[in-house]
Amino acid sequence: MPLPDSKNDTTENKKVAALQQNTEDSNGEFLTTNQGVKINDDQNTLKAGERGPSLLEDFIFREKITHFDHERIPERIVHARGSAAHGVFKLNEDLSEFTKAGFLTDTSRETPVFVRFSTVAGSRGSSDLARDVRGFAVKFYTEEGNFDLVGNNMPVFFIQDAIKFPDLIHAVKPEPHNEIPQAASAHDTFWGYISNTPESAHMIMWVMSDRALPRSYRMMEGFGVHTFRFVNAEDKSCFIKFHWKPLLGVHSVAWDEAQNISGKDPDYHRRDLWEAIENGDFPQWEFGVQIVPEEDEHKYEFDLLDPTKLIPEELVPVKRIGTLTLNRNPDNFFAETEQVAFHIGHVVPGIDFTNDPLLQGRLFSYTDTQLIRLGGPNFHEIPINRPVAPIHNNQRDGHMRQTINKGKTAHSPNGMAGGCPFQAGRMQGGFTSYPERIEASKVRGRSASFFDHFSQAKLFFNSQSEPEKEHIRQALSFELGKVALTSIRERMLYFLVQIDEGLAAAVAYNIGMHVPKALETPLNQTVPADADPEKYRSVVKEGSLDKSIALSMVLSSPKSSIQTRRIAILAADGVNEESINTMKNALKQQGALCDVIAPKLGFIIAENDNSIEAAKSFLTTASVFYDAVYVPGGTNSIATLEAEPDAVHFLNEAFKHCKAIAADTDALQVLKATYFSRKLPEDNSDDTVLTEGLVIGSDINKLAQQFINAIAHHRFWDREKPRKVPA
Ligand code: HDE
Repeated sequence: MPLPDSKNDTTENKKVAALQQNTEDSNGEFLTTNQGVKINDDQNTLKAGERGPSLLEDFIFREKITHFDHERIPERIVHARGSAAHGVFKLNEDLSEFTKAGFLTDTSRETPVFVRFSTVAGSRGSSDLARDVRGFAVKFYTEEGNFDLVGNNMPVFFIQDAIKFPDLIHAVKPEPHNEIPQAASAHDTFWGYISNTPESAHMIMWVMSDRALPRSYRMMEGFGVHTFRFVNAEDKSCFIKFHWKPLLGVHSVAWDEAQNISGKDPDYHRRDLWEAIENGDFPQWEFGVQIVPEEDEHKYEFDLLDPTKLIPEELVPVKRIGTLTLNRNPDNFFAETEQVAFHIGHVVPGIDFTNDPLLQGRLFSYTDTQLIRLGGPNFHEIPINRPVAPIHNNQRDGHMRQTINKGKTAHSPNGMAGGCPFQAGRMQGGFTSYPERIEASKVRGRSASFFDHFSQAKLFFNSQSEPEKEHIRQALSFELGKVALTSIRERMLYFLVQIDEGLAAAVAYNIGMHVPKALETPLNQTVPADADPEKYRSVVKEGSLDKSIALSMVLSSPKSSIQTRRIAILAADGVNEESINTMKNALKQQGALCDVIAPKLGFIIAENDNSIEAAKSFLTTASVFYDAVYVPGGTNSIATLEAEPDAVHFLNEAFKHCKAIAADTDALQVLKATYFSRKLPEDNSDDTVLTEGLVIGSDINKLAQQFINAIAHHRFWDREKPRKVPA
């Protein structure tokens, strides 16, 4: 990355320079103390005699151990487990009709960004593959100051009011008496809370869907969730929902696979993001906005201020306006990924808030939490948090202050400094809040327009493909099956009846219960003391849409690319090298990544006596790390694999997880050793057979093309029925 020079002083370079001011490189240097004193012996403490007691005088030991003792900072109370990357945002379409934000109006700009993905419930060391919402937080270092879009991979949230957030999080976190379970919602306190919180119905559908099990951070959508405002240069405002659309499509893994990955590689998503960027496969998203004119505020069946609702894309299409590219891994996890401090209140002129009560509460929480997490008020000076826009104000001192402010004045107004720094007028880029008119009585309450909790939950469920619906049924059966208290299960079934009777019946059957009658709609929230409960009943409205295709990953995600998909090639001594090479080349041309996997590491000897390197062995990897499997021919290789239980298990598991599988016709006997042999043709005919993503053939070029098409399809979920899979 070039350093700024007079000709090349871009915003990205300024950001890199800001970060590099604090970087350290030990290459060729002596070891020193933090005071810069060279150290002569860093392996032995100072003692009174070689076998004597250690001396308090040892300032080198004390400095080292004291620093170590203080190495940990409090982890984030939510979103503790995260991974991040640097990148750049490029605007393609000038939005000045709607906003005056510089990075959304000047198409010549490239705005540096830092993006942190996270899980929510687990602690810092937990698995990436927990069933959970994913954080999708983007810091734009714009020339007018930092803008943080602190969003999730789901467009709605569990609750409507920020005052409920601590209860929700206490309920989902490990239970307080024994700190079990880690990073999992399948326990009594979570479902006890949810069963009493009907406003969470819509979000529960998302969390029980495959959206909670992303294949990769690079294959997730992102959402700002709340409705925000844009404000243009004429001070005209409109409502906005923010979206990120991944160019690789939106894909998930199977639940069984997720649990398997959690044990075998809890860093799966972290590693995937890191490796993709190291390989130059830079992840990209299109940035989109749904724009609602101010005068349409009350046009919809739902309230735009309600964060448990989305605006269906069929009603307001997503306008795609720019591209985000992640192109650089952090140099140091702690300094950057851990210390980055996002805040929904970091906005720039042209972007403003609405009165969404969840958004309003978040405006308080983020700075407050950084104060304890990062230890004081100067966290904006940590390199990763520094804006590229200059900072001038009268804030001073505090823990770990870095800036050496010059001069005598730290107050405003002042005469001594000629009045500097000056307030910036609106025309000089000063931030002015949108002058929304408010006339109201002070109340603790919620608008009646927030009380329809089930119609969008229904819309979500009805919009899924059949396999996706089945995954939701299974997820709910798993989660509620882990709940010990039957009263909670019962309440949840009653809750599910409001969404879909078939769904409730299937879950009830799986957990050995009866579906309670939906006699009345549930209460909206814990009813305040002295209130009439009838006023707090949910309203079940029927929406104008039966389905929204955009809500289904299977139905809406593009299936044309196999870029960065991981393909396993199973081989042993005697393999046909030509088949491997032709297949590999065809896959690589499409951007896929191939690994040869053999019974042991090192080299295998092909049929033609050439050596082929085995990247992994059956011991060091597993099918869950691959999107598809290929078995090339070669008499000896086939005989070895057929007799190798790990190879057969690899194929069984890949089939169970609905992945594309290809084999040369003469490798058919390996497939015949699997449980899915009944899907194979009787004879070893030469024709390529394509059934449920299973491709077999002797014309390797034709086979490669069929395989590529199958991989692009991602998963063949229909294979799951009938569900009799021994792997
Ligand atoms: Fe957060 N959230 N949140 N949140 N949130 C935090 O801030 C909070 C909510 C989100 O990678 C905390 O620095 C409240 C919705 C992300 O560093 C904390 C409420 C959405 C991240 C906090 C919400 C989010 C956080 C914890 C309800 C999606 C990780 C550590 C009113 C739109 C950012 C921290 C990162 C982190 C509070 C609800 C997204 C405690 C009070 C809704 C992506 O301040």
